[in-house]
Amino acid sequence: MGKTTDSSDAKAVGEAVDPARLERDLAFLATLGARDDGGVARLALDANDTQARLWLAEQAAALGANASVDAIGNLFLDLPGSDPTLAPVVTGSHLDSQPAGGRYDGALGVLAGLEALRALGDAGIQPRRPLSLVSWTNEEGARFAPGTSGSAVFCGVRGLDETRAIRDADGVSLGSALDECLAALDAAGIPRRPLATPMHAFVELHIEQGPILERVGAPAGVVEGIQGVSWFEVTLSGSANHAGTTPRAMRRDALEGACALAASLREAARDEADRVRFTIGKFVVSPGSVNTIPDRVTFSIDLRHPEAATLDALSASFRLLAGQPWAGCQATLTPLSRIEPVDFPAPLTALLADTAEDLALTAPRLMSGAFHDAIHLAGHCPTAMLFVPCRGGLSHHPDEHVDLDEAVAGTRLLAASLARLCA
Ligand code: HGY
Ligand code: MN
Ligand code: MN
Repeated sequence: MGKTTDSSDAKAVGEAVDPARLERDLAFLATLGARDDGGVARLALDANDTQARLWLAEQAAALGANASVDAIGNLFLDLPGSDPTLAPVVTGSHLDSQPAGGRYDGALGVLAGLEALRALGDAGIQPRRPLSLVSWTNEEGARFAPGTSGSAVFCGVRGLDETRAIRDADGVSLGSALDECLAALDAAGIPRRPLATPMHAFVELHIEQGPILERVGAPAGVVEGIQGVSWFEVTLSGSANHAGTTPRAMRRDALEGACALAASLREAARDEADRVRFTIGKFVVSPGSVNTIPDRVTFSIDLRHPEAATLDALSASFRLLAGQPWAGCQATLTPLSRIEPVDFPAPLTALLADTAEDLALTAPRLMSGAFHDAIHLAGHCPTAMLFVPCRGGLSHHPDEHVDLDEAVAGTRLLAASLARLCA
């Protein structure tokens, strides 16, 4: 992983992280899409997401960095290194949130990266390699499914045109929302950049969104990989009719079919080891009238597992189940995305673990149950992640919370690790 700077430089960069600056940025970013319950609703490419990007781009000047944006809206802040011919070290995460999200999911990774860039300057270290911060477009997939659009298109895993064609629940295309966002960035003078630019390494800091680090009392964790994920859309088509006059034998009730199929899919996914993650998060009934028998129900499936073979086997059993009649209705199972599990390279996770030791930080190794943009970057360059604990492991919820001292500890570890990678 390249020449490492002596650990005193890395430590100095870690120490230069400013808790008050990080706290101020977290508080400000949480105002963009603030909910009354303390959470955040900053959906991909909505006005708040665009505001957040414009704010991030404005931070470049003070850093001596250059802001640029690519064709899928990924925003980069590039800090030059003493040897501009070298591929950059990159850190970053996402600014979009869930509809009832927390203020740390994604945002902490972007702001910790921003703080790391500042800390390098404050510590008087000029990195040999360029160092970049990136905010990826539409990681969550809550508005435009599937998620991780920005990093998937950047890495060539998905096409730009197919991604631009995705529509949200109101029929708005990702492409039209993206063009509005890009127009605002163009108007702010942010230049364009190509996709798939070379990277020496990518390190993403993120909240764990699970209970492990809090349980063991560790302020940070070194992530060794991410489990695989498959998203599906299931549609049941029946016949609408009058709720009061239609005898059971004449009904093709799409809701009755959907409930029966959903229960069978959940049963098929049940495993004694409790490693399969099966979630139905969206369930849309139409026409949605109290006194009309539903003729169409669409629901989502989010399926996760660390092993690709298990994802394959469960997907096959889902297809079989969907092929059966359900309350006389026709069911279709449409795959929306499949992302393979990834393991991060040992030399990079070792560097992160060594740096944690240098900073006298306990940082156990763990896998990620949540997906992140790093899952695609792992195919583009050596990639790894750092986690910080979140209270009760709660995430994708307005009460998501990270103690400032743990956010700062993780940021110091990120900054010191990046300093070593840039040396
Ligand atoms: O769903 C996920 O795993 C990520 O938090 N978007
Ligand atoms: Mn996230
Ligand atoms: Mn998330």
